[in-house]
Amino acid sequence: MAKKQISELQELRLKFKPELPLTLQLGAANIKVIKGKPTSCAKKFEGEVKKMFANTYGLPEVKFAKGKNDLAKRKITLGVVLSGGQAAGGHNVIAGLFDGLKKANPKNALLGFLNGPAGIIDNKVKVIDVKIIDEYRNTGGFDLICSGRTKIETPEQFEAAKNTLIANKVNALVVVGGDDSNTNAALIAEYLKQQNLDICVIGVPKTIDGDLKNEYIETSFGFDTATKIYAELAGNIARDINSARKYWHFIRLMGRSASHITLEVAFKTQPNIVLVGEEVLAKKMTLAQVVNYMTDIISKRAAEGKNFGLALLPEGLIEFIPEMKELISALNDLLSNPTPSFSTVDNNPAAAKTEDVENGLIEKFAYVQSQLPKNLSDLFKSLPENIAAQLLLDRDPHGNVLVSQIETEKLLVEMIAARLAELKKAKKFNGKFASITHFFGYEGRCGFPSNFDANYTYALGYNAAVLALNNLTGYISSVRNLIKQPKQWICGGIPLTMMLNIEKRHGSQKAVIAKALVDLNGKPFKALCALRKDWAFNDNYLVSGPIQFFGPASITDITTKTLQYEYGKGAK
Ligand code: FBP
Repeated sequence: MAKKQISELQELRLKFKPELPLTLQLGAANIKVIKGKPTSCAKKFEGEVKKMFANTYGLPEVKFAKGKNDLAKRKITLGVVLSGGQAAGGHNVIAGLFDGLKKANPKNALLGFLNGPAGIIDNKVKVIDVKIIDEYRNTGGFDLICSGRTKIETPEQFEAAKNTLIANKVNALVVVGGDDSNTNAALIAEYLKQQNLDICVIGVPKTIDGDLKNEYIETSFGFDTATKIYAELAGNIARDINSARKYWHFIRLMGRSASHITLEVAFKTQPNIVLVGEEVLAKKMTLAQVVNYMTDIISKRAAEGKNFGLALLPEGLIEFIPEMKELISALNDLLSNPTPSFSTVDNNPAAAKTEDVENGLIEKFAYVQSQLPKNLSDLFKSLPENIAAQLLLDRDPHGNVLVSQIETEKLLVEMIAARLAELKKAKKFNGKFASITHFFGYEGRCGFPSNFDANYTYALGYNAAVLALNNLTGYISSVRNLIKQPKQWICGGIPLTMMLNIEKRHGSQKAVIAKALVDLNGKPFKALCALRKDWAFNDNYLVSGPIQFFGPASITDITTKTLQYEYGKGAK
């Protein structure tokens, strides 16, 4: 068989040696575990969470320090699964796990479950050895074991997962995922304890969206790389805008439930318009008000002869507009209940071509309209047909609407153009409006991890191995102090149950890790508020260029502007 070809950059990145925090450099056999006081979740949820997690609630926070540790020398088999959307650095989590395990005991084994949690249910396993891992160090993507969005939730799935873990003699399972997947990790940890099985479960915080964060998780991995990639593209577009001076570019950025990505890319590019979903929700803005806000900036710029500009909006904006949120939630309920079969409806209405598919869609539209309350039915009817169809696509296994498929930027452009036409008629707008829309999503998830993400993910994996070797279950791998150099990062474990809230999901009360939205009282958002007026009219676009892997640390190792603001540093 011909040798697999890799790029020149990949050759070099394979040789990159992530820098470990000083504590982890000692190796698990020389790290002792220091347990803190028992922990609790938010007071108002405590009763419920305690009941649901009778075996794992209240665990202590753990920290690591130098000290002999014989328990960590025992031989174990660890299984790892990548869950949910891709994020740069997943392979380095696995590399960190591998190196952490092997340093503690060369006989330790690492297994990868294939295609996400479905691989645990279906017992699809790959042994990860040194030859394999060395081909994936510091590379993007999840292709070593692939990912998936299956959720382990039914009693049968829990039973099947248990059987797989037993069959493979797994002592520890590491779930690399976002808020939903880490919630699932907490449930599996509790289930295995209930079953009197000595198999520990540990989570690792992943998601480019950046919405799995709290006091103990400063950022999820992949956010740094994704925002750098999007900022490169958006910055290049900004320069094109400023050169051609004839188009408005509207860029929708991934981040389905929170606007962290949009905020970070805004700091990195300084666009004319930035929409933050959380602000739209707090101000209870209607779709028309969002359009008016944008139209106002566009027409004021036109009055200065500037018929061009850059607008950034979050992927999940549509769900933040209260009336749309209400509509989507009603559709979620409607579509999660048995509906008449619309077998002729393809799940990609954008590609609807044949008469059958079109007829099926018409039937589905009619059915949905007849079931919705009048106000929502009217709103649904008022939407352009392609957007209405996108709102009806199948939900993901966690019940989330696929916002990545909803072209909100096109909806806004259509509405802005209509509003400007009205203003023109009323002689209140005398400019031109030529627009180009973009969606930056999938292109940011699998790039080579930035040095920050390469170091962070390697540390998260290594740290998770130390937790597993100490037989600690129900924890998330926590690496903090990220504004400093990796050597100074602080490592340990945070009980997953501590992060649980009770929320209503699809009609029933569930324990979930709450999504961390942009905090409107937080320093990053306040910084945006102070800057955006200037950005709107003064065209101070920033062009950050591609991720730098080699060269001065001032450009290769910088953390996100969000983290810099959060640490009160201001952003450079
Ligand atoms: P995770 O939360 O699983 O990390 O995924 C986030 C994300 O990248 C979103 O920003 C996006 O809406 C979604 O995945 C797309 O999902 P899919 O990969 O299933 O199309």
